[in-house]
Formats: sequence, structure tokens, C-alpha cells
Amino acid sequence: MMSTIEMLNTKFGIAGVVQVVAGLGGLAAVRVETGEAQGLVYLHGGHVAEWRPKGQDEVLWVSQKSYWADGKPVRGGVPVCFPWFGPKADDKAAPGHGFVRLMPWTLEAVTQEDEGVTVVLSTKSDDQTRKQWPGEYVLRHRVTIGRELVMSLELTNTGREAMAYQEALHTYFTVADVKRVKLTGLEGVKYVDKMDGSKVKTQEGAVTITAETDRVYVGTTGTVTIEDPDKMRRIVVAKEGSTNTVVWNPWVAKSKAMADFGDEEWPGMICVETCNVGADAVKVAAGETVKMVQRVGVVRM
Ligand code: TA6
Repeated sequence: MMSTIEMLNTKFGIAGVVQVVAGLGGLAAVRVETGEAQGLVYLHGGHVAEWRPKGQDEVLWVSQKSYWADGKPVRGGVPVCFPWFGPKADDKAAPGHGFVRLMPWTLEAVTQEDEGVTVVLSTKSDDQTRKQWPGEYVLRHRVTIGRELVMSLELTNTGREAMAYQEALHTYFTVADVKRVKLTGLEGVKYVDKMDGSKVKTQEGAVTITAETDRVYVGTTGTVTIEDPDKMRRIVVAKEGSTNTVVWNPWVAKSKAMADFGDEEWPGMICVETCNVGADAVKVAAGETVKMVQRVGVVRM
């Protein structure tokens, strides 16, 4: 009797390039290894956990304390936040950042093209989701592992009513020392400072991290560059179909308060999240499909 993973490997594996494996926690994952890049995408949460273009160290960050289990979020990589972001406005007991990152997704396709290997995963509304959310949807995550990491989150409203959805590619990036990192591309952009009573401020110059940082930049469609002098690289985070960018680092106290985040791990990571959240939730007409893309590249400094 073939295991699920063996069956998936038979159906989607590509000899020498793509293998469906048992990842951490025994969760099924698609491992991609080409001459240009390596990557790992879990069916759990449609979760990209690793991406390493040729000649570079790992670009995504994952906590050593992360959970790897059905029903639990992964701490790191690229959590898909949907259909809400942060706490659910009308139900504090609901899971933070929605529920799709907690559940197994369907592996739909794996293809190899010039720009890399594309893994397509999907999840859709059902009786379980309707208990938490009225919307009818199909959410497809098209992940291309190549010289760039390209993630296209495609949302179709399969219901008869228009619906507003919050969505985020909540990407965790590895840095050598967050205290020595600069983010450019947000100069002059307004942001909600969640560490200062959600006051609205304007970004002056590059973003530097000197304390717990949790900011929702609004009305921005621009590219953010993470300048990491100690790794001598720039991580370039471009996007389409998104008007918000979140920048987050938990710093000392918040790291200690999270069971799935090592107390000493915070200097090694920063989140730059491509999203549509809060008042900028994306409105989708019945039958419409909308797409949000995060495109990550690495340039030597
Ligand atoms: O994206 C920033 C944020 O909303 C922070 O407020 C913090 O809660 C972070 O997400 C992590 O959320 P999580 O539910 O994954 O612990």
C-alpha cells in the first residue's frame, strides 16, 4: 500500500529535480533542486519554508522552535494569512491571521519552465471554513522556485456576493544582524505604528530596527530592499496587487513571549510582508479572481 507521500511523489515528482518528501513533523512537502535554486514548499498552509538561489545562503528564516503540525502555524518561511490579518475583529478566540495557514492544501500541479519549477497549491471554502467565515472562495498559491522566488496568491470569489478579504504573504527573511540592516523603498510612505497606539506616521529615510517594530505601510506598491551589510547582500522584495507592506521584528520581550520563537533568534530575522489588510482589504466581486504577487531576488552588495 503506497503512502500518501509516495503517491504524491509518483504523480508530481520530476526525476532529479522535484521530490515529494516527508518534511518536519512528517508533513508532506515538495523539495525542488535545480541548478539555479533549491526550495521547499509544504502542503500544510501552502507554506514556502526554504528558498536558496545558487551561490547564496538560505534567504527565508524559520524558527528552531516552530511547530510543525496540522492545526498549528509555522513560525517562519512564508505564512499565508487569509481571510483576515491579525486578530479577527469580531472573535478574539479565532486564530490570528486567519485559518488557511493551519490546514493542509491540495497539491494541484508541479511544472518546470525556464524561470524555474512552479508548484501550485490550492485551498477552498467548505463546511469547516463556513463556521468561521461566510465567504466562498478558491485560493491558489503559485510558487516559482528559481533565481527569483515568485509567489502569486490568486483568489477567486466563487460565491454570489461580493466579499472583502484580507490577505498577506507574511515573509520572514534571514539577516545577519537586524540591528545593522536598512530597508529602503518606503521613504515618505505613511504607516500605522502598532507599537505607538496605531498612530499614523510618515517614514523618514530608510527603515532601521532599534526596538520591537510592527508597522503597516499604507498606499504603497513599491519595491522594498533589505540591505544586509554583514551578509553582503540585498534582498529585493517587489510586489503586484498589494497596497500594504508590513515590517515586523519582535525584538527581545515579544520573542520571549512566543513559545514558538527562540529568545535569542530575533536579531537574525525581519518580516517584510506583501499584503492587503485592514481598510485596504481587497474587494472581490462574485466570480472575480484577484492576484497578489511577491517577487524576491538577491543581489550581492
Ligand atoms: O505581521 C506582524 C504581526 O501582525 C505582528 O503583530 C505579530 O503578531 C506577527 O504578525 C506574528 O503573528 P503570529 O500570529 O504569526 O504570531
